[in-house]
Amino acid sequence: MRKNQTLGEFIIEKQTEFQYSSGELSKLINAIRLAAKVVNHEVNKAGLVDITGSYGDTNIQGEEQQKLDVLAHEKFIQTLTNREIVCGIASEEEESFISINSLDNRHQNKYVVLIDPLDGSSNIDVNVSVGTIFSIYRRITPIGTPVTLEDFLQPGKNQVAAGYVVYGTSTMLVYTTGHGVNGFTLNPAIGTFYLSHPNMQYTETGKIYSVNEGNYIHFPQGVKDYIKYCQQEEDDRPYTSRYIGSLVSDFHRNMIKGGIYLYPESSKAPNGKLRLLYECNPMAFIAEQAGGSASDGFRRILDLQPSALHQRTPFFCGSRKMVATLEAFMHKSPI
Ligand code: P6P
Repeated sequence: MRKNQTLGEFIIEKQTEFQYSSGELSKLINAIRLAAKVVNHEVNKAGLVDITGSYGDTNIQGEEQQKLDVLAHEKFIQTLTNREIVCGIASEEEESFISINSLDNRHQNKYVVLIDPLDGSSNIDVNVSVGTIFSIYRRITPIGTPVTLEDFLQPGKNQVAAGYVVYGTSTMLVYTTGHGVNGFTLNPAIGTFYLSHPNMQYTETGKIYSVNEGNYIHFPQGVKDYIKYCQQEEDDRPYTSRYIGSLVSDFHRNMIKGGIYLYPESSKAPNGKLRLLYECNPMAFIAEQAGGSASDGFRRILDLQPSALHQRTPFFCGSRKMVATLEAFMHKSPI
């Protein structure tokens, strides 16, 4: 691994790390790299052409679909489908999963991909950074048969890879295949991602907490107590409050600087807002690979057994000691 290595060179060099891989996982990461460049191009010109307006349609979440949401969804689906690398795709923008029938209908591909094509899209038309989040599993039903819902409802600890693209002041692709976390920055002039952040690691503790404090009165008592703890004048506190409202951006900053991201359940959102499969599992895998942790306040996110594609979960993720302190407050006041 060397600074300024390209993502393509890095994937080839790391090929040997992918256990029993026939190169499919490398091809899959490459396909995501291509789609990320295409979406980046569209996101960067969003203000110039008429694609920032709402698409008028609403997605499975009942959220108004911004045109870029739909475009990003279509680009990733198209790129992943055309290369016969995966046997199925589930997108946060679609109600059900998509079975990719190989041309010869032999269903020989072994990976499924879950994707949030453009997370934080409500920030698009105010020029705040947004992101793509992806998660890759090996299918669990027999190769040679059509993919089933069971292949997608796997606990996050089964992931073989996960990553995100943050379309911010620069565009970065950050991912893990279970051997640490590496960040690549796009040089838009030549359309190449370069290794800019090798072996990304959380600091054991941090001084940033990220939560939408506008929902404070709706939070469980344990979360309220933790927020007050962050604000007390004691030891290394008060901490700094930083909340962009775009998970990928808040997560990325906290992983680099140290911190905790909180999206609790509330009386308004009894299971929280974030989706377990499309947002929490991939970010939890990355966090743990970077020495951090991710919890629903009581349980490790990656251990949760999903029961539905779009289920939501409370989500607390970041520097290990900060998440542990949050969990202590939750155990003291569990409701
Ligand atoms: P709120 C974006 O819609 C998102 O899913 C995350 O990217 C972000 O962290 C969160 O929701 C923001 O939610 O309720 O604070 O606006």
